[in-house]
Amino acid sequence: MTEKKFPSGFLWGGATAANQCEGAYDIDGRGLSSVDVIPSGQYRMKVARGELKMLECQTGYEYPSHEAIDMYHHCKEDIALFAEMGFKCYRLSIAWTRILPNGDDDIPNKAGIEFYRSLFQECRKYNIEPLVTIDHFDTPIALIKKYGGWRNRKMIDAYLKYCRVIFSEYKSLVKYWITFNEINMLLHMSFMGAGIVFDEDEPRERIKYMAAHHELLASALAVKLAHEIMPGCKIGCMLAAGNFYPYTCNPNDIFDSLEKDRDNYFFTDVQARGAYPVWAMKRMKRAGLDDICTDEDAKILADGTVDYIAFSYYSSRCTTADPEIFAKHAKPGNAVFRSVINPYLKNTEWGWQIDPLGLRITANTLFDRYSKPLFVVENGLGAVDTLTEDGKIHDTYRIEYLRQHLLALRDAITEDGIPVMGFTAWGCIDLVSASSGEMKKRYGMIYVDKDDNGKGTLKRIRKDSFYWYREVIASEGASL
Ligand code: BGP
Repeated sequence: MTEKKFPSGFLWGGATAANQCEGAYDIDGRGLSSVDVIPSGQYRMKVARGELKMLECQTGYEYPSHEAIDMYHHCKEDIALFAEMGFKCYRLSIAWTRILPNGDDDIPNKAGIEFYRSLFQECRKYNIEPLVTIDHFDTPIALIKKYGGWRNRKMIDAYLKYCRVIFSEYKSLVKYWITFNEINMLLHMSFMGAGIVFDEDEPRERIKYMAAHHELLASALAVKLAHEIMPGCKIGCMLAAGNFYPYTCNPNDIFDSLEKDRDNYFFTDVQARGAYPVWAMKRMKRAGLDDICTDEDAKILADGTVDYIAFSYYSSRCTTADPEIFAKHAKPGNAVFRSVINPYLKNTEWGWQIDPLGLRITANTLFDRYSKPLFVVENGLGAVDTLTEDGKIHDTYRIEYLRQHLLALRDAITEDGIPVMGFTAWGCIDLVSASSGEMKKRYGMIYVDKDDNGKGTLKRIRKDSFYWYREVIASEGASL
């Protein structure tokens, strides 16, 4: 036991995303969304990156979002389990097409509105603060067909229409909001992050930065709208964080890591400070977008700065400017962030490197840069779990991962003095993996009986980490 505690009022909890847990993809008027047409298996990454066009569900493919863990029909049971763990906060996303099936309908879908209303009421019953991601890898297919996704500026109006509906409907139930999940992901997974499919010969960088500008404008306008409709609410940005470390102290490696980190700061600098830094303007110019940010746009960005910086943290990354060293030490496989293996760190079963101190480093970097409160809205270990004969899951590896990261976060708070609003463990209940589409890559403290072939009873089972996390929350982190 230690004296060090997390601050009182700290928002302890867990996080999920609609498409990875709800299922019921075509029920009660819900429209088709980008995530519903991304299959599991060998083509998943190609589709997610926007390199392979699949805008319909096709026979012969598996689509994990269609049933997921069917939280749509298990919602009350799941929230009761979160309450049993002592959650103060539950981060979830609203499925855009449950509210506006075509993305920009004039009349919202009543069943969708009521579904989330009762979900939020259920949270409130247990004094759990909902934290809502407005767009978690979720672009309505109808808008992709109509506009080509976020490459088109018209997406901003559709997004704001959707925001206006959910802000007005839920203003008395939801105080904490996030505009886009991992907004920087659009540079890497352009279909998943922005509904973009690339044509053979088009200039990809140009399209990505154009889409980025549109999402940043939409984010800024949503912040303004949220403050108007819901005075006192808190609305943040969200990035896939984790600093790039230089592989060596060769200045070329240092500069390379600075450049790679800027892929992420490109977004948060604008959302937190309200303007593009000079280097970002240069990047856009190089991509052929010299005058994309008009004076009017600049004013929108300046008027829509966020209240806090939310981020996911799973790992740090490592990079080198030397192509030979890169080739020799590059991470194998289909990693979203291209990086080299850091020899000082261990790996998860999926090759993600485990670096608890990296969370403290990242938190310090973000706070030094923005001086705004931080919120860790995703962190956790994706691992294979084994159900014992007596129906238990002894996930000591997950407990150890979370324990080490929470200790590092506690140091960031108590030793470095960083204001951190809360911590929501990713996939607090097992759900579909975003990158691989697998069920066997489990993050939960609650096991869900479902396998990669779609088989299982969907029964929920408390893992050892469930009881451990309950104790951590009850002791405000002192039991770590
Ligand atoms: C983040 C996403 C989540 C989640 C998580 C874990 O990028 O915001 O949706 O899935 O990563 O990643 P994965 O599911 O690929 O293991």
